[in-house]
Amino acid sequence: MVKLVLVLGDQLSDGLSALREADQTSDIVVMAEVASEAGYVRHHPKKIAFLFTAMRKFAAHLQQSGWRVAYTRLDDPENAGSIPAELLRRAEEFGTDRVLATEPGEWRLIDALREVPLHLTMLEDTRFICTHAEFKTWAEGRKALRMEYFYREMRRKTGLLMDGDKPVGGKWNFDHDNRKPARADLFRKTPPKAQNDAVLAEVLDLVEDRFSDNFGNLRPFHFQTDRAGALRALEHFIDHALPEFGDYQDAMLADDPLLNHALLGLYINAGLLDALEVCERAAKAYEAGHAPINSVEGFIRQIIGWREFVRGIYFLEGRDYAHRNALSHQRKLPALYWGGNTKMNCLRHAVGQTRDLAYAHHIQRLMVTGNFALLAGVNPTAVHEWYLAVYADAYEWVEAPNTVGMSQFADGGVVGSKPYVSSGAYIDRMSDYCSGCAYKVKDKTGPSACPFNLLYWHFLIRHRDRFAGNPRMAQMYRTFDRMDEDRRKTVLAEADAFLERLDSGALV
Ligand code: FAD
Ligand code: DLZ
Ligand code: SF4
Repeated sequence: MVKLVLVLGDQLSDGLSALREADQTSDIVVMAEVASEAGYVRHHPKKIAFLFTAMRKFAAHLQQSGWRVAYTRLDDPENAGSIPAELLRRAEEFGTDRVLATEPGEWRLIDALREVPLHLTMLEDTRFICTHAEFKTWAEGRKALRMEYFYREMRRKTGLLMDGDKPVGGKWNFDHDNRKPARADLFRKTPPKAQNDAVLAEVLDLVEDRFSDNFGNLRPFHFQTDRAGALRALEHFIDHALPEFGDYQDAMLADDPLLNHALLGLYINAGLLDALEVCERAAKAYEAGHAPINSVEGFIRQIIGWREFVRGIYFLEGRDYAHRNALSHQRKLPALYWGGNTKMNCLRHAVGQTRDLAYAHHIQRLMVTGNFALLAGVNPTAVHEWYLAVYADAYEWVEAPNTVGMSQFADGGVVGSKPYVSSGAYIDRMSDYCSGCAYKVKDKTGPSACPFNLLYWHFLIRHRDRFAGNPRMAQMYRTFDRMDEDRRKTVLAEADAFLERLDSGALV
């Protein structure tokens, strides 16, 4: 019997397990732009345009390679509105009840597919290096799951940067050499910009028409939208940004949204690039003497370490993970996250850049927008939905552990051993934001005090019971306790007043 082969918007890979398992001579690929996927959060218009264009081009590529493809556009009159409904419609059209699918990256969709009254075979997503079973075995019996140890297993498994059973360069991790602040560099080359073509132009008009109320600027649109373009972006990164990737990994500059970051996450996550091929290309650059070990190791660690680790956590922890709230934070997400005015220069830049590009790099996500939400006690589900919506690389399997776990500590310490919180001093050290800010980063109290300075202590004191015993945080509690009593009271009272102003919608 003919089978339907489901290919989702983030499964645009020739090597997808469902395509490999299918019979090209008889089976029919089903792809669909549907309201339910475009609407489970209000995705950034650039993210929708990127995916729909890449989906249309991938469908054309499959057809050229000999596949029969049943493709539904968002504005097709028969569009059934969701992936399960589209499968049912196509099953009736082609007289079959067999479906081959590769496991989606979200519990919501996995469960929805399992409920479709058709014979569904759901295959493992083999585009990842670590299987669910391997991760479970690795995690079993460990008191705490730490990325560093998992990463070493992935190095051994892939053989990347290995010299027999020893790490190349004698160390597994070269982070000690990284984390330098960056100086503005007018000569840093930006990634190649996509040419507008007929497919992209049509999708841009559709997205403009249907999603213009969503947060984010659609135009100008520069992302690549097919594999050839994504490969060009990879080569650009290897040539121009990888050599200093390690050095400037944690740096932030107001006028340089990308620095030495790859801007490859959206292509890898959608399937246009394979994670292992990207790492092998970086390792080759090291072997050719083009990039130093601290950069190449740091880059590879992000992919075979962090990326695989967070996916393992998402599937190991189960369906409720994205909605955990270990610190019982309940504050509403402040309007400034949706572009509302703010005097905090770091947040204005990180959010403004997110609105323009559907992109912010890791330290902006973690230490600016994430740090502020955590210090202010924003409800982590609201924070999670924001990150899932606004970034072009966001899918729940990778976004939720990064947001709920790493950034908001809402999983109670599954992903990280301590919360990522900092006062303004960290942002000042790693960026040029503070010099252009209405607040003064050196002021700890008073009308110009940097809000991060006030909220930092407020957070620590709010959660003293939970964190005072953490050896990595004890020093901060000692510092607070050494302050004179008046100063302690002033800091906490000013933080309370700031939070009241934030809640009332006043300009902060
Ligand atoms: P680079 O900084 O150049 O890193 C290279 C690659 O390493 C990335 O493309 C990505 O594939 C991988 N990588 C790096 N860090 C991580 C990480 N922590 N987890 C998984 N992969 C990583 N990443 C996503 O892919 N999707 C998300 O929805 C997402 N949400 C995040 C939310 C928060 C609160 C935080 C703190 C981080 C989030 N990240 C997410 C991780 C990271 O910020 C992005 O992968 C990275 O910024 C993508 O940009 P880049 O391609 O320029 O990456
Ligand atoms: C993110 C997204 C969007 C915006 N639209 C579609 C779509 O119309 N059709 C589709 O197949 N996939 C889409 N996606 C990606 C899915 O949301 C993604 O496959 C799941 O979240 C699982 O990762
Ligand atoms: Fe951000 Fe504070 Fe620096 Fe202003 S002073 S940019 S609020 S860290």
